[in-house]
Amino acid sequence: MALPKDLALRFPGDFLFGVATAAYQIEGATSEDGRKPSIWDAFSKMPGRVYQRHSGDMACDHYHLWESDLDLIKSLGVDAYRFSIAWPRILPDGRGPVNEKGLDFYDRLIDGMVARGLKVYPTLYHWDLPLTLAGDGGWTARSTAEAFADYTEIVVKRLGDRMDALATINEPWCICHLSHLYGIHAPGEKSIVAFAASVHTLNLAHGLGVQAARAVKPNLPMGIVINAHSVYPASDAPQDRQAAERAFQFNNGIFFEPMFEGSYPADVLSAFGDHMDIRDGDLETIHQPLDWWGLNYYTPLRVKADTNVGAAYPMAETVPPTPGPELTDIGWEVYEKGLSDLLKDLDTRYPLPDCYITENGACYNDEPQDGVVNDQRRIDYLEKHFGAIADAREAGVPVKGYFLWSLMDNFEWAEGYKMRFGIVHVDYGTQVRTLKNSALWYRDFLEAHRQG
Ligand code: PNW
Repeated sequence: MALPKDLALRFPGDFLFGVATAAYQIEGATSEDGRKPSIWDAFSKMPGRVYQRHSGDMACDHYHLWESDLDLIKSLGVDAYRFSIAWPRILPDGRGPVNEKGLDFYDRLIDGMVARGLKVYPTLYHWDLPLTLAGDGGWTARSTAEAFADYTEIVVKRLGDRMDALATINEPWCICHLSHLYGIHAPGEKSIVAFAASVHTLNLAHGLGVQAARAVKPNLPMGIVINAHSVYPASDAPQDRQAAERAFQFNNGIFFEPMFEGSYPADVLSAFGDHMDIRDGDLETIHQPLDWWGLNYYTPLRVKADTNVGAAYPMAETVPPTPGPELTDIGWEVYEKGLSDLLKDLDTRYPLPDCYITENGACYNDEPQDGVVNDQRRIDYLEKHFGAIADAREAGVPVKGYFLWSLMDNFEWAEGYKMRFGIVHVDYGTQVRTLKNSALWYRDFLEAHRQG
């Protein structure tokens, strides 16, 4: 394995390194200072949705521990922190009266970052949709895209002066596919109609959000975070290769093409167009020039020709990863080449701006023993993926930064607190944070990178 020094030297001096989190996963304090419930507050309290009915009520109590958490981030030696802003803190009903106390929290947090010399990389929407908006149709309703634009304007007016870059939405794929088609994330819909509607609403919300932010602050670098899938056919058979291309379009093209080229893939339109409320001018709105885009990458997608293909379910059949040492504790295959292949593939397919890896990391549930968390498997994962990013860069893909998911163990959505992605261990009983060996490795890597 490469020494941190050799690996660090493959990244230029101005390459940005950071850590990432999201509001609902770490903040807790879900009914404090005027915040009202989001769809995840409601979903996590329903039986059978989240592991052992865990919720974000307490999470990492970051709402109260934010100052020491910022010190912790600073101590790692990173340049930047990616976090998300909770819509239900700012607009408890999604629209209407602004809750100043919600804005005050992020005002303090951002000032704390600036004071510590940390660059500020917020995301406006990381899945905590105000519950009131869900009552009006949530992401299946066009009005939610309009509400998102108003929310964006309010946030940028108050906080935009200290942001280094702003992302509109985190992972439209998860919001559309996991929340509206497969039903495993809030609000738990399982419907082609809801799915198709949500795709267009999400794309539109992104475009309207970019316009709203730029109307307030024209030079704020605007982007979006997409968990694009690195798709491979299960075999070389033509029907599997066809299925892989189809899966590429239904999982990636469905967002990339409207955002970066101003159109929907033809297959997507013929499968779902009837359920998408596409109006004149929408594609121009979605197709805003962006300053950057973010890629979240964890694992590849392997597909074979779907034997029950039908217009009703044109997503291709996935091949489950084979158990073995190359699976993380959440069951996701470790395949770093998926990251370099994907970066190169997307770069040739679409006219993309600079890229930041906005999430990458691994779930390993190692616990402290005598104060030490020996998560060597996470260090191996990170080394492999850093190498893959360097490979893509050396092949000419403009990757400018990397945010590790995650700063600390947190509420892992449907998996509750069972699955741990942090480089810092959290004891949820005491809220004690313990740096895992991977955090120490990252610190050493960053030190080597700084010395150049
Ligand atoms: C991302 N999948 O979610 C999110 O942005 C994070 O909030 C999350 O904690 C992290 O990745 C780890 O899961 C995903 O099932 C959740 O393919 C599920 C999937 C992908 C991404």
